[in-house]
Amino acid sequence: MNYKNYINGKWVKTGKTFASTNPATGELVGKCCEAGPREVAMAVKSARKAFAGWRLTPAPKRAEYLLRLGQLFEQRKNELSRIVTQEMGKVLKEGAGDVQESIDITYYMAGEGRRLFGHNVPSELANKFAMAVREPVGVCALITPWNFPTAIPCWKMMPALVLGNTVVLKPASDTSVSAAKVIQLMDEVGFPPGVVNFVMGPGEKTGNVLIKDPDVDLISFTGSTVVGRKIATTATSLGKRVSLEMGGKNAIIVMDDGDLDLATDAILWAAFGTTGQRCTACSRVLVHHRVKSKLVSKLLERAKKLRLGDGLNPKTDVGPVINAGQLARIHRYVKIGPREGAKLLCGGRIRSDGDYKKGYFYEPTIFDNVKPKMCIAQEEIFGPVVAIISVKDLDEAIRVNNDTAYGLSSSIFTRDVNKAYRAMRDITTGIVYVNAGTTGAEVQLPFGGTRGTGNGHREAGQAAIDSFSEWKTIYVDYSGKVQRAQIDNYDS
Ligand code: UN1
Repeated sequence: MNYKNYINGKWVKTGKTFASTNPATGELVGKCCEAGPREVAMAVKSARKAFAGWRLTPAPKRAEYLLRLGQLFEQRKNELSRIVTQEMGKVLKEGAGDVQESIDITYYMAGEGRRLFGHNVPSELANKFAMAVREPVGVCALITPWNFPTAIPCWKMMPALVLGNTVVLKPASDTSVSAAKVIQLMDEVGFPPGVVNFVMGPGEKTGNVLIKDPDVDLISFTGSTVVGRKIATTATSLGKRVSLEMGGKNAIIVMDDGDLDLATDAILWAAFGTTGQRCTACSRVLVHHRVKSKLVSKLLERAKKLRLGDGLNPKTDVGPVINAGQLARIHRYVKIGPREGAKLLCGGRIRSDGDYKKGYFYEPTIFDNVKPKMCIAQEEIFGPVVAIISVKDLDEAIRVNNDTAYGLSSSIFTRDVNKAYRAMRDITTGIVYVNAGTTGAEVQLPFGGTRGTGNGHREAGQAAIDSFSEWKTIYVDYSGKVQRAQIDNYDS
């Protein structure tokens, strides 16, 4: 099956295609038409043209398109979930979770069509009205990663659209088919031509042309910190607005008063769910030295039982990683661990025996005796690898937690309410969990992080409304005379 670009309400074929394959089996999922500079320019132009009408479409009407899309997502959830699993590798339940997150954000933003609150505040002068309203920014270029093939495109498209922006989506090449399926549903809903556009191709080519187009006003990117910083440099020099969601090196803190069974469950899910390929995945466990050996033996016993395999097989716990490049990268990091003095407790191997040889499989891996400054404790691996670090008390745990180049998600397991509140206050990541793992953010709250994880913007919740809008402040003077503002009123 060939997947096309979507420009001005029409499916656009190109001569050059690339293959999207199943990371568990190597089978072809679909062939995708690569958008060249010409198609990218057409997509941006059609978004620019459609903006004029879309911004004037009442927000509750814009929201009705989203509402219908949410309903279509629900009807096609099973079909979409299977495609996510086939193309990205996550187990089927998580494929369904990806689609559920798309449904949730779509409905949430549809609700915003009748809110999009601004401010109205008293004026300092008589017979004068003061308010601030939200305006769309214009044409938004949305560049999305492969780990949440439907959810992240929706996180970006839905707030942008409900506010009256028009969009050009460029998904990761590895998961372009899942994104194309979302666009097919949007086509079915019947958004006005040019409001939603879709171009596929590599970041260095298609993405690069897209972000530099003079008609793009805003860029929203989720992906690696290296790429995000490059995009930000280019975008800033061109005077474009840019919001970034990048890496993480998230930790779960386990105190000596924490529930160790609960913590074990949470660590396994946060570290090995989605094969460790979530920005929010747990890649460090900071455990109080008094309970370390107990926690490690519980973790080890359970990690060894995790079944690696094709995500479509209901017995599978951990699916493949996305591609050969990621597999090699994970293994490179795992080899660095012992050289730095870390102790490999389990995993640490690429599986290529039997059926595994058709895909990209890495065993769930746990390192013990990790020190906070080691490479495997500092750099984002983005795979099923977790590092155990011993800490002596809460202060040290918080210090180590905060001391990385990233700042996305953290968690603490404790039964002591005082410790929990101190952690909530002193942890410097954008998301903090108490007695839960580092993953599972809900769409009605801000999502994002500090330091190398972001650039001050947030996705989802009301924060996304800020990311995709401009404030317009309006004063209406109905006094019938020129009233000077207080600062210009020299007599009083
Ligand atoms: C991501 O990995 O970029 O919090 C997003 C979670 C999901 C989103 C993760 N809701 O785990």
